Amino acid sequence: KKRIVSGVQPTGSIHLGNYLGAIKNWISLQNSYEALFFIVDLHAITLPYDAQLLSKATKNTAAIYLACGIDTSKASIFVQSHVRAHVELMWLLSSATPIGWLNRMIQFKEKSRKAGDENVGVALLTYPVLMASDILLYQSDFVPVGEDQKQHMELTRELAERINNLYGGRKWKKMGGRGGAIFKVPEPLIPQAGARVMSLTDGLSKMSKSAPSDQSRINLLDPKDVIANKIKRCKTDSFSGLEFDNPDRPECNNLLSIFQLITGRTKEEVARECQDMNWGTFKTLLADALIDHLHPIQVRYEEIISDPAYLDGVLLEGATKATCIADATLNSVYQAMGFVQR
Ligand code: AQP
Repeated sequence: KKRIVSGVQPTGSIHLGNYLGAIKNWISLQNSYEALFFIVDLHAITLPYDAQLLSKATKNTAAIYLACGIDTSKASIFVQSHVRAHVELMWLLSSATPIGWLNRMIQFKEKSRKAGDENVGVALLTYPVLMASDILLYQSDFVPVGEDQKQHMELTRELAERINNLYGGRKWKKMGGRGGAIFKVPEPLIPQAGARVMSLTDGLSKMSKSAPSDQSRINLLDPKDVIANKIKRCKTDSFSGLEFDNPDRPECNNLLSIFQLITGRTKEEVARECQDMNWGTFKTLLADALIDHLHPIQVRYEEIISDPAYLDGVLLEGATKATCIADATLNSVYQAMGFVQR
């Protein structure tokens, strides 16, 4: 079986963008791939954060994975920091990462601009190297992510190729290794629909955990009345009828796309059904569809979060399996890079 890995940061609440861009797709992919899904807590400290909340947020995120339908008989769920090899491999990879590659990252530029100089730690710059480590450690074939991760994925691929060229192949064989490629070069799996869910208050910005206004996103755990209220107040336009793909109507396209994904209908069906609708009618439909879709997830979440022993067991089992794969890769990288074997 081919392997996939992916993760979400335990910062803020998981929202519809994380769900439609990533987690929802994991549920179907776990049937066809060997899957590892982790909570990327080490990434969550790249901007100032509250240490008292990190562990709770990490467990809540794990519970959301389970509540959304990750099945532990098919996939492993673990916490990134529980597998020490992530940080170790990152150091090795960082020795071969040109600083220029990192300076070019759009997410670094945007986040550092927003955070201000005092809050920009080295880890914000080196974040993509840790992400490369997360992926390459598991010799992953594919990485299901939203479109915002495209550039980081490209860097991961370039880094894998660079390390393979620098230390792999015959050179490695001469040193007593197995030779060949050290890392598999992974590919992103970006969904056709849902790859970029936009903010409810601005159809040109992506829905994001760090946006200051909670009105801009639907969190997976938002209560019914909050969802209804956010949809009621979300930004629309004054055109008549509703349509996809009109560049002058980014909010309309976004809300129809959300409706399409959440109801599991085709784009054509939604376009036909909604073409003559007014905003009032559509907003009620959309809010009801979201509430219906999220309700069972919220019920399962409450069950899981109130059984900490079960959750700890899932995370321990996941970390044990992940450590086995990760350590094997890490050992071969140490060997190929010329370190003394233990
Ligand atoms: N708006 C989005 N549409 C589609 N996919 C999205 N993802 C995030 N936002 C959207 C995807 O969710 C996965 C996990 O994201 P993350 O938590 O690791 O990183 P993030 O991009 O930092 O998430 P946020 O919500 O956007 O947080 P901030 O505000 O910190 O930037 C990834 O697969 C991502 O593509």
